Amino acid sequence: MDKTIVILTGAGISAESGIPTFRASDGLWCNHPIEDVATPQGYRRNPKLVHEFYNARRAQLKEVIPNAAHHAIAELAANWDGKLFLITQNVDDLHDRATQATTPKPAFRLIHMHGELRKARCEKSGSIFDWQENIDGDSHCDCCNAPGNLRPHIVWFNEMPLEMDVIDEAASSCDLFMSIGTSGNVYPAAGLVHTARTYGRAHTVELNLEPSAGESLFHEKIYGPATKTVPEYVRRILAGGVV
Ligand code: BJW
Repeated sequence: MDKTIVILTGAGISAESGIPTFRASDGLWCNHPIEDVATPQGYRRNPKLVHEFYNARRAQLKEVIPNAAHHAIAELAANWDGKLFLITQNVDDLHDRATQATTPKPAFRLIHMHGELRKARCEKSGSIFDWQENIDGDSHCDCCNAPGNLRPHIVWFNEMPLEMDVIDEAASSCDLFMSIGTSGNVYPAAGLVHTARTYGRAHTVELNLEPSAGESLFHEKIYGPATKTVPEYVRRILAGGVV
């Protein structure tokens, strides 16, 4: 029977492409308190600061490319006969670009549970737009054709992550759960390994630079840079050596 794989990725998978992680000492938040740039309250207080933070990160996407870890997962998406859910906490588009370079199987799904830098959302209508350029208080949305309603399509603290029904269903019925490049500090993403183990009876594996906060919930732990560990592990999966 075809098996289901769930892969959860975090900032660590994009680190070797040149995108800083969050919680490293020189990470994305080192000059920006979390409450200022990653909460709806911070956005209400100072929308200009928040727009500048995300505009800079959106602009940086033009200078980075997917690395060997993104490409290895895209290879898996193109060759895995069962279901494959790639659930990323990352708001960059490196998984999108890597998988677009292959032909993923129809049962492949990529879900950006914390939103996407290259999208903007109208706060009035909820409409979501592809967005490549800066957003500011003068940006117009096509739905209201008025300024000031557009915000980054990002899930901040105290907001509901996207597609949780699909994610919970996938985690609770998968055979293999892989967590790559995430510190395991942010819920509900950090709780998915528990769901996969308890309800899905999945084999769980962590591929990270160092043990994550949820390390004890993983059957298998592999520590090292994602560009090395992920291609090796994907080769093992495709050779039939994991599930
Ligand atoms: C490498 C590497 C290399 C480096 N190779 N590895 C339960 C308990 C307690 C609290 C809560 C709870 N449930 C909810 C909460 C509250 C809150 C929360 O989790 N708070 C915690 C701080 C405790 N969660 C929320 O508010 C969420 N919403 C919510 O819960 O809604 C209600 C709800 C109820 C019931 C069901 C469902 C929902 C929303 C969370 C939104 C998070 N948003 C952010 C910022 C926005 C996006 C952005 O600006 O980009 O998303 S926070 C930030 O953290 C970002 C990330 O996606 C997220 C995770 O970070 P990540 O990816 O793990 O990065 P790092 O930097 O922490 O770790 C990188 C790792 O990579 C490290 O381990 C390195 O070692 C490793 N690494 N280089 C491999 N080369």
